[in-house]
Order: sequence, then structure tokens, then C-alpha cells
Amino acid sequence: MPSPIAMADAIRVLSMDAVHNAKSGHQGAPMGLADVATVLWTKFLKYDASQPDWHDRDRFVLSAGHGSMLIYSLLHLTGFKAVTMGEIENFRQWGSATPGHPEYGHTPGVETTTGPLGQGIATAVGMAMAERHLAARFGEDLVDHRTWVIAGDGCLMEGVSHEAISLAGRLKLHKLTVLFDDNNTTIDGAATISETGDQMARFRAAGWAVKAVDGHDHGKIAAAMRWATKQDRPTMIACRTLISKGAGPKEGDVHGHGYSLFDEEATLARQAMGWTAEPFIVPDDITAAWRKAGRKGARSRKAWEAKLKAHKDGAEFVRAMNGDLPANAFEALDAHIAGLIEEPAQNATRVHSGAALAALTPSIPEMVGGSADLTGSNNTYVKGMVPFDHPDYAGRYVHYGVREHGMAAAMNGMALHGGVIHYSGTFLAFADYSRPAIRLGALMGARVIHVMTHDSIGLGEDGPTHQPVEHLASLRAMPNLLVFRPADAVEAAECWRSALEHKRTPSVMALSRQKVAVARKEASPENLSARGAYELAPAVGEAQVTIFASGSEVGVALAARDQLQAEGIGARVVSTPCWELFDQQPAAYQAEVIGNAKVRVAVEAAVRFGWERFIGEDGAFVGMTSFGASAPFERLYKEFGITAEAVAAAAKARLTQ
Ligand SMILES: Cc1ncc(C[n+]2csc(CCOP(=O)(O)OP(=O)(O)O)c2C)c(N)n1
Ligand SMILES: [Mg+2]
Repeated sequence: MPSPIAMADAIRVLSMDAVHNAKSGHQGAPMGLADVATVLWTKFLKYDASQPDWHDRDRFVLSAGHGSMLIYSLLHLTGFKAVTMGEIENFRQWGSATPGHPEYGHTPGVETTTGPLGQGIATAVGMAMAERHLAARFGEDLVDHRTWVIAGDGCLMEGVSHEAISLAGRLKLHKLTVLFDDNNTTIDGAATISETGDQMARFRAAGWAVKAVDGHDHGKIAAAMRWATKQDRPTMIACRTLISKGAGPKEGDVHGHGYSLFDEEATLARQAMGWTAEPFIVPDDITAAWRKAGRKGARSRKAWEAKLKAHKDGAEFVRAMNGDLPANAFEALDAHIAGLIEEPAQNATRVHSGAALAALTPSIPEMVGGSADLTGSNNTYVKGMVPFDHPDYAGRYVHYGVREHGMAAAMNGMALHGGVIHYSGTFLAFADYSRPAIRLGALMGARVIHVMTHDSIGLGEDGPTHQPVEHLASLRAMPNLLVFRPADAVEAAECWRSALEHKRTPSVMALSRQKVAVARKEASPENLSARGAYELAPAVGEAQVTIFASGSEVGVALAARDQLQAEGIGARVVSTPCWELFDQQPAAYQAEVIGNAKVRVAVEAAVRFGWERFIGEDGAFVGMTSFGASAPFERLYKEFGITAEAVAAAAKARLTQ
């Protein structure tokens, strides 16, 4: 049997050689963390290299994503099929399974994409929340695993870590352990050039149990991990490590974060470790010991599979984990829509969204709601929901407190864990606070729904700090994100359905604070919002004008159409609840919806950016150019000229040009 240090050295050498080969990357953290990772992956982490997706596995999150060679080394050594030695040699190259930073969905065994520091630890909190929730729902027989996170100085400096840590402490997520790579090094040099805070005191203050260990002493690391598994609250182990451990003269180099072991340094490091094998060769005895560790979990996995088979709710558990919706998911929603056609409801779209949720959440038990302290404003709470909290984690409503960024990251974590479809709310103007996590969710294809109310100057008196104007455009610019802006109750219900049906795409639900007009009065056999844009009102006679609008401005567009028609000008209205879905329609459908009326006008209480998609270069746009102002909303629409009269006037001016 090789010594555990030799097993850790295999990680160090692979990391050093892969980075050297790629002439880019980071060997400092993987070399420093090799001992901690070896103890974790040989003694504590519950996983089976032959089944990366087994549902009751522990989740391992390398929040310090720049240290990707650590996880690639581990996946390779323990026998994850996708990460062959060839892939290690191809580190950071086109098409490899070993991209610069770990990417979810790309490399089996990578539980979440990391790289933007702080995101991993915050995402892991969501994974730990999902674990507790599903354990409460299905029993610990089926759901009983831990979440282990490796985070460095950088992750803990990032603001989002504060939100994540305080949330996890409040919720007493005792199966969450953060292994802090306490190496007092970042890129610019010693971490103390910019940080002198006491991380242990900080975690303790947030309700965590903390401990410090020598991060190169395998016995002490193991004792600390054992201790962590016995606590009644989340745990943080500060592992004191030397960056580039094992690199001889370069060990502990405060400038050793990135590629810095060139030919000569690599030779000296090999000598220091007593490593004689050529690059990308691991001695057989060391490989065998690692493979054995990678197989160890197969027994727990098989025992668990037997339990799953015998479990009365086993099929339901698997359905939820696979992200498939229940067979009757939309029955109540369809009935709700039919009711709205019979008896139209006039209200704010946030209220309509709340009504859609009331129809959906009883039918889809994996839906869990929440809000960043704006529950009453976001209409995300459905009557009867119980808070998700210690000790009753079965609750389906999360009170995030004022932590938009931590919330959005936790939402991603729940989606990646599986078994939960999470929606949660804040104001649209604060989408910027959660944007890094929204982006990562889009990159990973996490199905989460960001409810974002108060979606324009229409929120009124709170004024320009709260009035989003550029947010719709900036969110629409993000790939793989669906930005819904429903116009009324029927569209709100349709948009919710569409969001839920997109298994690999996050959504934003932009909703009004103020009441809006009823747009849809006739039953439709299909979900029109799912087309992204559609003709809501045809022209009487030949269409000379097409008016495009979304959300609360669809009512303005309909009123403008009435005014134009009264003057004998044929005008049609196109509602555009989701641009991204419209872009996915066949070209013929798109052309038909855009039409060939002489004049095209768009109205939206936001900036023009992007509206050329519908109105072309010479179309007219009625909307915002400033940040807004504080006043009742009716006055604001008038002062900023977002009125039916303004839309009709813009159309007529272009008709006579
Ligand atoms: C949000 C974010 N900001 C900046 C970076 C660039 N960056 C990558 S690693 C790093 C330093 C991290 O220090 P630490 O976590 O202590 O890692 P170590 O140097 O110890 O490996 C920086 C600034 C990043 N990846 N993400
Ligand atoms: Mg560091």
C-alpha cells in the first residue's frame, strides 16, 4: 500500500504537469489542498466513481474553481471514466473534459460550475437545503448525504459568501462542511495585504461550528472531518496549508497561485517529493489505491438502490430527482385559465402570478417558493405553505432575508441537487444584486424561476432607485435565460407553464406592481405566450400600423390601437411576453407576427435597447431614457410620455412621413 502522502503527491504531480503542459492554469491550490482532498476522497466522501449521478451521493463543491486540476486529478485517480489520462494531458484544450474551470454538465463528477469566486460556497448552501428538504419529504432512508465545499481566501472575501454563511447558519444546515484553504495567499501575494479578518470568528458568529487543523496532517484532518459529521450545525474547518506544497523551493511561495512551476521548478518539485515517474504516469500501486477508494462507495450505492426499490414513494422520488413534472401538473392551471376567460380578472401581474402559483404548487409538490424579504410584494407565498426551517425542513417556503445574491445562488444549488423546483422573489431593480448567480444558472442550465416584481416606473412612489429601466434589456442579453413579462392574468399563467416546461433554462418573471388591463378575452387552444410573441389584436381592415408591447404596456398598446382605428387607421397589436422564445420560432411564424404594416411602433416602460428586433431601424419607440422619478404611477406614465396618445401620435407621424 502506498502512503497517503504518496497518494496526495499523485494529485500534486498531475496538477503541476497538466498546468505545465497547458502553459496555463493553477497548480498552487491543488498542490496545497492535495492532503485535505486525499483524506476526504478516501475516507469521508460518499461517492461511487462508476455512477457519478447516484442520487444519494455526497456533493463535493470546489468553490475555488481555479484549482480545477484538483478535482480533475481526483476524478481521474478514483476512476471516473470521462477523465482519462488523455483528458488530463488535454487540460484547458478545445473539446477536452478538463476545461479551465470545472463546468457542470460537461464533466461527470463536477456538481456545479465554479470559477467566479464565492459562487460555489453559496450554491452549496442550496444543495444542502435541498438535501434537508427531500430528507424531510421522503425520509432519511432515501436522502441522507452531506455537502462538502472547498473554499479559499478569495471565496471568503467575496460578499456573497457572507449571505451564504449567515443563511446556512440560520438554517442550521448541519450536513454542510466548508474546508477553508487557509493558505494566506491570493494572486497579488499574501492574503493579509488585503484581509486581516478572523474567518473562524466570522463563521462562528454566523452560527457555525469551527475548527482549525494543519492541512497537511492526514490524521488531524481526518479527526476534524469526523468531528464535523457529528455537529448539529454547519461546520467550517480552517485547513492551514502551504500553497504549492511539495514544490521544494517554491513551496509556500506567495506568488505560486498560477502557472509558475516551469521546467526547472518542476524538476526540483519532483525531487522534493521523491517522484520519479515521467509526466502523466502514475505508479501502479498508487493508481490501485486510488481506484480502490473510487470503488468503495459502490456498496452504499447498491444498498441504497435496494432501499429505493422497496420504498413506497421510490418512483415519486425518482421522478422529482429527474426533473420530470407530475402527469397532472397543469390540470388546475388550465382550469384557472378557463375561469379567467369566463370571468376576467383585472389586477397587477404580480397578483396574477400569485394566482397561477396557487394553481400550480398543490399539483407540483417539488415546487418550493421563497423571497428575499419581499413576500407580500412578490406574491410568491401560497396560502398553506409552511416555512422551510430547522427542524421542519419539509416546509415549502424559504425566508431568505435580504440576501438576493445568496438566494439566487442557493436556487441554483437546489436545481443542481435535483428534486426541487425553486422559485423565489425580489424586485426587478435588484436583479443586479443576484446577477452573477443568474448568469451561472443560465450557463449551467439550472431550472429556477426568479420572480421579479415592481418591473418598471409603474411601481410609482419608491422612485428611480427602485425603478428598473435597463434591466429587461440586460437580462434579455443573457444566453439561455428566458425573460417573461406577461401582460395579464392569462399570460401570467401561460408564462409560468412555459417556465416550468423548460427543464434546462432559468427564467425571470418580470411582473408589475400596478394593475394592468385585461388583454386576453378569448380562449386559445394553445399556450400563446410559449410562442414568445403573437398577434393579440388584429387590425380592422388593412394593417397600416403594428404596435408591439410587453407586460403592463400591452394595455397602452391596445388603447392606442382603439384610437387609431377610430380614425380609420388599421392597427394591430402584438404582445411580446418572451423574446427568447420568439427567437426560437420558425422564420415564417416570426415574419407573420412582425407583419408588413408600413409603420411599426413599440411601447415598453424601459429603455429602447434591443427593440430593433421588432420595429427595425426606422421604427418608433415609446419608453424610457432616464432612471424615472418618484410619484404616483399614473403621473409618471404621463410625464414620461408613455401613453396611448403618444403611441398613436408616433404612429401617425410615421404614416405621413
Ligand atoms: C469573482 C472573481 N473575482 C476574481 C477572480 C480572479 N481570481 C481567481 S483566483 C483569485 C485569487 C483567489 O485567492 P484564493 O481563493 O486564496 O486562491 P489561492 O491563491 O489560494 O489558490 C482571483 C482574484 C475570480 N475568479 N472570480
Ligand atoms: Mg488562498
